[in-house]
Amino acid sequence: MSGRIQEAINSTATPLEQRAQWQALLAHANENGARSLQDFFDADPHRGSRLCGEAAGLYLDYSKQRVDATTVSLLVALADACGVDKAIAAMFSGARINTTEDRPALHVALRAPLTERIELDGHSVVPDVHAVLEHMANFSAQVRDGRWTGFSGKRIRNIINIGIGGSDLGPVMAYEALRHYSQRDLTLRFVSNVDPTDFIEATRDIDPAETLFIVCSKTFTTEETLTNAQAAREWCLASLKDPAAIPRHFVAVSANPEAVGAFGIDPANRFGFWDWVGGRYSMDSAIGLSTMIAIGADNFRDMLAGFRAMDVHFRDTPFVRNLPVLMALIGVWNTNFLGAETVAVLPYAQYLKRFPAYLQQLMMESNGKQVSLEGHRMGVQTGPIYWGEAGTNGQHSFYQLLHQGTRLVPCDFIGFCQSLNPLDKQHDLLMANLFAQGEALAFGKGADAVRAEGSVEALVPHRVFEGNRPSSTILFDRLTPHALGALVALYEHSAFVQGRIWNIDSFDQWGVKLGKQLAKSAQAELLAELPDLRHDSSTNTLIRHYRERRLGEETRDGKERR
Ligand code: G6Q
Repeated sequence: MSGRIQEAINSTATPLEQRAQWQALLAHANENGARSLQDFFDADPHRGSRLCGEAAGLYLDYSKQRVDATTVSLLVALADACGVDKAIAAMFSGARINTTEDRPALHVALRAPLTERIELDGHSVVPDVHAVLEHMANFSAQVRDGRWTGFSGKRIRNIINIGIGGSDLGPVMAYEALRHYSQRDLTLRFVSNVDPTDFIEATRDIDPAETLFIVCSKTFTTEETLTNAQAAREWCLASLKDPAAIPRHFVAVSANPEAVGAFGIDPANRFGFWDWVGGRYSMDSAIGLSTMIAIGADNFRDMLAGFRAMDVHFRDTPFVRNLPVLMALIGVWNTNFLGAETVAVLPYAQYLKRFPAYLQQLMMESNGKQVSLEGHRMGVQTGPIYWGEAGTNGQHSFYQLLHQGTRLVPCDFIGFCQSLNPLDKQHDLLMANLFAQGEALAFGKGADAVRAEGSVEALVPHRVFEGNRPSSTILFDRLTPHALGALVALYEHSAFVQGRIWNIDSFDQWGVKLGKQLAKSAQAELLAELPDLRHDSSTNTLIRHYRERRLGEETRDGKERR
């Protein structure tokens, strides 16, 4: 473990809840707890234009959060005490900030310009990143313009990304988000689930001769991905008949060249990345090959420029104006001092329909940790649950709970001032909904207003909206690749700052590793006829139930399968 990180760990060895800055925030929450958003706005008529900021083309309004200037300065004092500034410098310098895996978390190097020097064990990594980008650009151009053909000489029409977790959620989110910029004569699909239905449905109406598989797996050992890749191999061979076809129809994105070669993929068509890129932080690495094929290298570079613009803002801006830091601190305030357990992510953009799922992994895998860096049980809550749905669909579903439920659910609204698909005044209607929802959550509707609408008295309590429900609003001019990069980097850095404050490792994922191990042994038991199962009685009974029925009813009676 590097000396700097050890120093950072030591400097935060006092449990968080015993720190003076934490205690000061607790006292402030007790004193200020009764102040509502209405009170905050009444006290400062310019609050809406004061509690906001702009960076990398992103406008953030946090005036509808239950914070005032004192709250922000106490939160910034906490960030200072927790060494957030040192941690940011450590991340950008390539220090091994992922302490439990003894690795850097250097996703910022993926979008650094060639002029930037980031060294790892004496080796500058930025030229390596740019070499892979060139490789990707070259290959993508060949697929896009038809120079890369399938084994039979047919043009590639379908691209199927096989991967899971970080090797799927980023690529599928980015493809959906940037579909407007995609080459429309290419069909992109994403297979992740080991449920065979995923693969079967993705391939049922396409021709293997026109299909390219991108097998995305950092480790190239992930069971789901290898199983689906094997199914894809067999599907191709059943039609193309010749193993020599495989290198024309399969490429890989992986940090494991040996396993890629063993699968039969030409080493020249392996797009590399490194163990210092975490899966959930990898959509802008070669894992984004499908994105680049869809939108082209120039648009991909524009996305990287958006990431970079937010990186630079994050690295260089004082905390009181630093958008990822402010987002993170407000999240800590809501989670630890207002008792919120979740965050609803509500993009008012159909193209961002997969963004909540993407954020779920980014935020929950990063900060869903129960012990501190030193291995001590946390005395405070860590990462909240992220969830959400594109607006306005959510309004006709779970917004009821947001407005009138008993829980406090802070919301992140995301919108764009210009539509990529203008249709009469429909975009204005969409955005009117976004603004109205934030306003209604904050200010509600009191009993007098309900009565003034002529409500019968018995229904008044049912029709009252208490308000005082916090939200942030993120606006961009347009959903461009640059905007998407800036948006993702905002949340990446926000997760990191929160992790530093909670003093946890935001870059490991031991919980995911457990699942990978368990599935292996469980599968062997399902297929074996061994009578002695050594699980708990519930798991044993479930496995027996499954074994009895897995081949269908008639097989159980010794007859042929239907
Ligand atoms: C992400 C996680 C996890 C990972 C998948 C796929 O941060 O590590 O979601 O991305 O398990 O792993 P491979 O890319 O190695 O197949």
